[in-house]
Amino acid sequence: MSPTPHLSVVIPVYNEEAIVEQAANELSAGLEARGWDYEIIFAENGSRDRTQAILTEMCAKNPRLTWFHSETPNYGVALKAGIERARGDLVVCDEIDLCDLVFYDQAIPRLERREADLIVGSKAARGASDQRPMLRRVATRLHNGLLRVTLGFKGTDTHGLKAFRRERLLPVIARCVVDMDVFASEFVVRAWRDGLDVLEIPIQLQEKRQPSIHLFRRVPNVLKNVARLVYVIRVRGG
Ligand SMILES: Nc1nc2c(ncn2[C@@H]2O[C@H](COP(=O)(O)OP(=O)(O)O)[C@@H](O)[C@H]2O)c(=O)[nH]1
Ligand SMILES: [Mg+2]
Repeated sequence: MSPTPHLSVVIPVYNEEAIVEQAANELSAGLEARGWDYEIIFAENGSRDRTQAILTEMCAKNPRLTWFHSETPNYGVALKAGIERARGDLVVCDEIDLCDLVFYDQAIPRLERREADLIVGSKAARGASDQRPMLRRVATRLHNGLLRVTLGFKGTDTHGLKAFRRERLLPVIARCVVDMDVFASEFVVRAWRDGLDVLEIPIQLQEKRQPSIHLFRRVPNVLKNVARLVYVIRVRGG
């Protein structure tokens, strides 16, 4: 592997002992098969199961894989720190229950041709299919509707798969203020608002398992962080 790989994949992980190894093996086999120079960075925090032991073993075996840890479970903190560690010209933010190589095949060549700065894999755009339970599909629509009304968001999705040119997005990410789930939304919303070239491509979403955190338990934090974002962006003009 060269000191600066072409592609960095960042994957937040939390209590994923059941799927992390197989998902990572399939993903690295797929990236190898494409002949890409890549690294995969696992951003783990707060796991209470065997995830850390599995990551330690996996990363010892494969120099393209690295992981880091912090104590408190926090998706946004993990993703942001993972992006800051990424060294590739191109970065993909993935999730361990997705690892959808179709998205890579569509997004990477477009970034290489500089057709976009940020490509969002949307589960709500025309042509997408979303196999998740109805309640979660509705939650996605409500969340994105909220972002459109409050923050002038122009797209259809902010969570899940994203690919971008690192140098173009780093300044946007440096200005992000919220964590947890809403960090992913903030970063996409800011990219749109800053006038970067954002492209959405529809994805066929099929999760390898149900989400680990119950939907309703996430709602108070999402609302609090969206309110904070509205204050920072709309009131303070940040
Ligand atoms: N580091 C970290 N990763 C998390 C946390 N919560 C979820 N993840 C990871 O984020 C990805 C998506 O999580 P998931 O439970 O499928 O939620 P979904 O985005 O609603 O589908 C997976 O790779 C999870 O392991 C967390 O608190 N910390
Ligand atoms: Mg999921």
